[in-house]
Amino acid sequence: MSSASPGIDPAGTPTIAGSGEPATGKRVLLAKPRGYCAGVDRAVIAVEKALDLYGAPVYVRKEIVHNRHVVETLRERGAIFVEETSEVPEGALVVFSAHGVSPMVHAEAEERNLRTIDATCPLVTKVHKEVNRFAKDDYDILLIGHEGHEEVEGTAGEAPDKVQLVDKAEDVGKVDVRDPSKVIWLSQTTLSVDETMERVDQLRERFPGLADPPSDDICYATTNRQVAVKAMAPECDLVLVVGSTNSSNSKRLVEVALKAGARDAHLIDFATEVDETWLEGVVTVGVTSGASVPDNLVMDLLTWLAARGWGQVDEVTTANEKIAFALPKELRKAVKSEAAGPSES
Ligand code: 0O3
Ligand code: SF4
Repeated sequence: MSSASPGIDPAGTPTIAGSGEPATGKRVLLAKPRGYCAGVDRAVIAVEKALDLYGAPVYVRKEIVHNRHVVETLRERGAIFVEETSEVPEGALVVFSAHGVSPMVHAEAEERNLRTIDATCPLVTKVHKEVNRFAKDDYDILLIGHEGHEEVEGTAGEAPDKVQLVDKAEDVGKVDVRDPSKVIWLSQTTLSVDETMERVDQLRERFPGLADPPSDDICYATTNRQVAVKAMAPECDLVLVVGSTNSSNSKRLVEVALKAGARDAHLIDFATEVDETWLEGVVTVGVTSGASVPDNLVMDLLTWLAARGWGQVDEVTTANEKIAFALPKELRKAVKSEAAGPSES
């Protein structure tokens, strides 16, 4: 873990360089990495590009990512969020969210002649492909994930008769496999790493021949954000996680912070949701954000904290992320021809 010694400029804006605060001992530890991952960045840009290229309305099946601010901002620009493809008018354009969709949803869209842009994160698609591969080899697939979560519905939908969901510890005993030597576990991408490994150990007690996924399903971004919050949590009286209540990975950061020794931790969408009583007796505040959270919301929180005496900000860096994904293929061509300008004909 490394840390910089940032601060706040005289205008009260949090900065990563500078200092000059009175010695109250009050400080903020700011996790890095935090916020947007490559899959979220790509999905949000996909909706923005679709709006630029084709104009409003652009339909989006489910929330493009689980963040209130992102969804509201895109809604203001002309995106229409629907729960199901059946709500999209015949022939219209629909974007599938970063969490992925089952083949049934693709088929429904085709039936309704919808134009589609698939913003499923490539790392979610990777898990879909694993399900297909192991289903084809006739494995029973134990999918560790949260019941009712969109990603799990999409992933399980690749092979519904071969996949069984394992959410809570009590689900382990309910699993029924045909051949204990042909069983594999896979997972949702945004789970707690430690809790997932607990679940795997419980499953392996029942099925010693349980196979591991070919590569980690919990993605780099989920893992890195948990490592960063773990590094700072033992020093924090309070950890504030910016993220929405339906964001799995953001909620996990609160749990991970508490387990790693933070005295208190809360999930907030906006700085204005901080309850000032949380700050009573607090010296060190940890700040981080989920993978679907734009960093301006974190900056707003730092400004809010600075106004209350927490102007010193030390960034706690546990990894430097450089991953970026290409736009969904449906947009790549359109963006290229837009960049080339109008053709002369
Ligand atoms: O899956 P989760 O509820 O954490 O979703 P978010 O908050 O939109 O974050 C992005 C994660 C994702 C699209 C699937 O991995
Ligand atoms: Fe992709 Fe991971 Fe981000 Fe989900 S959290 S969108 S799997 S990079």
